[in-house]
Amino acid sequence: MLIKRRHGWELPEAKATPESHYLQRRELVRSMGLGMAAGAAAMALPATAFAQAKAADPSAGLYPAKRNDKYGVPAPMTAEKLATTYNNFYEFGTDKSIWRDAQKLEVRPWTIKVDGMVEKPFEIGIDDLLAKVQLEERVYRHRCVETWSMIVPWSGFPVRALVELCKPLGGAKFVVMKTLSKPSVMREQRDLLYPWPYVEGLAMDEAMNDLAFIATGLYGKPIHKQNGAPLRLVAPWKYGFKNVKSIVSVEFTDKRPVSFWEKLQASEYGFWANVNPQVPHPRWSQATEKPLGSDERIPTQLYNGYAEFVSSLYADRKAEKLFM
Ligand SMILES: Nc1nc2c(c(=O)[nH]1)N[C@H]1C(S)=C(S)[C@@H](COP(=O)(O)O)O[C@H]1N2
Ligand SMILES: [Mo]
Repeated sequence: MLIKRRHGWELPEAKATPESHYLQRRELVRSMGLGMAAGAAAMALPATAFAQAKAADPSAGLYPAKRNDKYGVPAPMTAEKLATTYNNFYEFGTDKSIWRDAQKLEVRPWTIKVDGMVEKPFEIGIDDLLAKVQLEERVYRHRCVETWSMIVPWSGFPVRALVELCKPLGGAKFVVMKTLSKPSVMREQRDLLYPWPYVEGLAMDEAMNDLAFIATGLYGKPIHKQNGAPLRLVAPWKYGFKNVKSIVSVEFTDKRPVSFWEKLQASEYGFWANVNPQVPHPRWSQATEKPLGSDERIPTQLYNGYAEFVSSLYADRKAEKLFM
């Protein structure tokens, strides 16, 4: 059957480029060094490519964000190709090569629901959220509990900024985040042996620690779908499974949540899940890790190298199972 369809780049300008992005386009034209005299004619020049990028993701113009190197700039950086083709995103399948299937995820419109112990529950669209925060880039280590690791440049904002926007009540002790439920696209969600949706949480003081980050970008662009578009948690001192992807719900509670992996196998995956080379997983050692793209294993560090920034969070929690 033949379907007559407009291609993306045939869309009329007005449709492809919402009014609010007009200003950004003007800035782009200016940054290309085109003077005001050339303005009207020049406007049409970059518009097509720009409109295409905008149509794909209206936040494209926000990246790259300015780098914040307060937490160091670990090296060597993992190749973008590797970090975006070797993924854990069980909603799309249980192997590492789900990146193609993840392209079916639609990330606009995208609404995040805020409720639980907050002054007033509300919903917010991702682009409205992006307009309320200051984006920055941070290069972080990532350590998966399976012992592979990577170093990637996330763009986004501190979890604290999100918490402050949500206005939690004084009694809130944990923030809980959930991934989208959409079995029509996230095919593995049809397998009811898993406790969907994917859920993770942080204690309030962990969430308010400046290292805790919400990533909305990666490698200077909007974050790739396979990496958890349009927003995912990044808590680099914890095992990777804490970093819940494609978040649609942020809830505040005074009860510690039971996270996805903890529900599945509490003896192997706990709530705190801080990286510690001295505490083995019940089935393997955590002493070393294999950086993506490298053949050699390197030593794993306590709190994944972030001890100076986060160890004080656990001074009064010695009785807890902090490292698994
Ligand atoms: N919703 C959801 N979030 C998830 C996962 C998942 O399967 N589903 N896997 C986690 C695990 S185990 C890791 S190591 C990281 C992987 O992130 P990456 O694919 O961007 O490297 O995502 C975490 N977040
Ligand atoms: Mo992981």
